[in-house]
Amino acid sequence: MTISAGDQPIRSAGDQPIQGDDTVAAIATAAGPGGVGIVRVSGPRAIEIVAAVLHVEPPTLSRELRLGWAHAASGTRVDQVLAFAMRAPASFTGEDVAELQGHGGTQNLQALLAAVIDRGARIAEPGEFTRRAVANGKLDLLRAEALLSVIQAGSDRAWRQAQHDLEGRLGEAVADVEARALKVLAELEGWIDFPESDLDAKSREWITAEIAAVCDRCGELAGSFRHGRAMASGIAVALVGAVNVGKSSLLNALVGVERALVAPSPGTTRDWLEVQTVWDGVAVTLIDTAGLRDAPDPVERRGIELGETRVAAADVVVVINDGTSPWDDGARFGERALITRSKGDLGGDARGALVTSAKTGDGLPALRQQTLALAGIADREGSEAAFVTTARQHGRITAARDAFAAAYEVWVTKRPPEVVAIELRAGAHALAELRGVEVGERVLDEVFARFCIGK
Ligand SMILES: Nc1nc2c(ncn2[C@@H]2O[C@H](COP(=O)(O)OP(=O)(O)OP(=O)(O)O)[C@@H](O)[C@H]2O)c(=O)[nH]1
Ligand SMILES: [Mg+2]
Repeated sequence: MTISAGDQPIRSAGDQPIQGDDTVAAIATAAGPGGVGIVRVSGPRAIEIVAAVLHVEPPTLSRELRLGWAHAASGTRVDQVLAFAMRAPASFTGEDVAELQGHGGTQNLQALLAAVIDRGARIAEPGEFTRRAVANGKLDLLRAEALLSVIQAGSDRAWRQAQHDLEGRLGEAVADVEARALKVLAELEGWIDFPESDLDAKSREWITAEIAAVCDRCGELAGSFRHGRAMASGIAVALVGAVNVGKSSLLNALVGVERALVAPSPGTTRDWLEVQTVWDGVAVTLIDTAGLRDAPDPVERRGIELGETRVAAADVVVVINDGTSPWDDGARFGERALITRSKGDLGGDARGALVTSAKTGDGLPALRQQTLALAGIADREGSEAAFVTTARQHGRITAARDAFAAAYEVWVTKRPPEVVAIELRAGAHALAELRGVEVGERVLDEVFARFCIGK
């Protein structure tokens, strides 16, 4: 396998696209009624199969749309379609791809799909087209993940972040750190191979500074996960407090509709409920819970317990005090707690907590803003940076940071360069894994690029 330099993803050997040994097909558009529906086919027999469905010769299919009738294997007409073909490697998957654009609708598309399957294609696994695109070097792993995020984005900011990543923003940031680490590694490898030419003080200084910088940058990217994940997946915000403090009223005021039951009697909410909303472009799940008290009723007690499980998983816990029930400082929620004083319109001591009123709406913008800040969501200016958004990415960037920290430690304590190289290689490997690129050949390329012939 040869691997290209820079931010371009891997290409397979011999510059030939990897053709999966079978041809896969799927309905590429959403299920249900729709103006148009697409059946996509990819693999070595894609064009031949779609040509057979259309009763035409394969060479007649090209990137130009062609109008025709799709036929079932039995020969009966299924639907009038537009069809086109993209020949490998110039396609999304890097394989031969052909598409049938028919009328939308579940039955129609199932019939078109059957026409393709009956001629020898296999139904694609989830994500298989993208997986083939990655295998063929059309997309790196980060962009494949971003593609998924674009499709799944539940808020404006999640979508914009995913589009940035699809353009390769995170990939570029990671490739940049990786290249710096490989440069240091190349310098060390040279020294290991030719120990008689000792490193001068300047090179040593440069190596120290570079390892530290690379480690810091990985730490920064690892730290961006909180924001990145919150943006990509949204945040869960739980409203908790004693009975009757105004949790349900606050939820209703925050979403602007009467979603939860409100009543002057304590114990109105017996079962937690969730409402989806969007704050400043971020998807927010608001959770109303049963008011806390020593409830004699087992149903109410169970309601409180179930709420606690949900609260345990929330990103932010808004602790509500109305000034009459015993003050709840929310200490059990640690850094997730946002302490508030409700029913601000009635006055009274707020003990420095954020004052809100479901009745007048006072304090609600501040509550939204402080909640987002507590969830680690940066303001809009900060959102142009590269962010780590998935647990896989976070795992790899953390592994890289730890390896570079170890490299720094062994380097400054003057251990043998071989030991430093092992850690650097581990860090670079974690970054390469993060991008979905293997590192072995690239290290060698870097090493030899820095040598002159004969040395
Ligand atoms: N004046 C005033 N009254 C409020 C405010 N918020 C809630 N209330 C009143 O407080 C009472 C309890 O409100 P709820 O929203 O049901 O309180 P809760 O915390 O959900 O109560 P439980 O579900 O029983 O735990 C109701 O009579 C509300 O009208 C507010 O901002 N100002
Ligand atoms: Mg309630």
